[in-house]
Amino acid sequence: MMEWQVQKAVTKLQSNRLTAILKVQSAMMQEVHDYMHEKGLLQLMPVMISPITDPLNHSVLEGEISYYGDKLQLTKSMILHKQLSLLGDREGVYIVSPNVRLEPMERGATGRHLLEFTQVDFELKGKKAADVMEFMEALYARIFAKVKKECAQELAFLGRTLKTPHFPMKKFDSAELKRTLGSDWEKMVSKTAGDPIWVTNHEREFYDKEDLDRPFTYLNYDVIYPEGFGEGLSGAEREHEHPRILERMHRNKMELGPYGAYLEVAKAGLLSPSAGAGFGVERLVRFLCGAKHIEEVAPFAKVPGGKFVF
Ligand code: ASN
Repeated sequence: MMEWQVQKAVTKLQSNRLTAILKVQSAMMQEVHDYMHEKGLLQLMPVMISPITDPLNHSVLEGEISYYGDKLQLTKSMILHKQLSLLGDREGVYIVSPNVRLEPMERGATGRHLLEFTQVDFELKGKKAADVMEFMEALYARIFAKVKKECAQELAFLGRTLKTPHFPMKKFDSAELKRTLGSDWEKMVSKTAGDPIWVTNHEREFYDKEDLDRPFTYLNYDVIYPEGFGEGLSGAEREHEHPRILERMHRNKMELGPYGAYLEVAKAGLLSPSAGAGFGVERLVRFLCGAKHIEEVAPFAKVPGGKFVF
């Protein structure tokens, strides 16, 4: 007799349900690679350990390792590396990027958090928020078309009726939503929206650009999936000028020390204006497949607060 947690893992790994979900994921990722290639983006391989990583806007447990006395962080996102990777004559980059975010155990119940997940993270030099929105909507359209065409059997097996979203997607301002719906606006709009929507203007990490014509308004955007699936993408135009970066780091009460090398590059004026985004692979697969919990779509899912066997 296997221990029950091992048995549960094996049952999932053997299931036809997981096979169907992975077929949807494979079709989706093939479309992502084709699209990025057609658009001329260069694929970077993931950075998984670095002296710096995304400070994030919410607190997580530290994912730090020590290497001969030097501290290295497990990657929470490659945002800073994306900016740095545009130093050369490159118009755009993307990464299928594994991220580790050691979320507190309460987040296990959200149905959309995993301690390790993968995001498709991309950055476009010289582009603005509107360009990224257009870029992403075209990619969503292609992914939905591909999955509906090539995975019709799998979707039927999963009991999923997948509706193609309307484009262009509607846009809302987060301050406006907060004012009208209260602090739980994200859950509410996700439950009631019939299609994915953009939500702009979030007060968060220093690297998301502030609109200097409208102080304390931010040129960033999330995609919220409908049917209660919640947030699935975040991105922004970027701060790239040293004084602006410093101002924003101070506003977020950040310790500057660890970012010394990044700040030196910014001070030398080497960072370019850019905009980009990242979308969670597992979250999009969950939405496409209509899975109740994100755990179902990751073969070796690490749900916050869970016990892990593989
Ligand atoms: N990928 C996100 C972005 O491009 C950053 C993140 O994952 N926190 O803005």
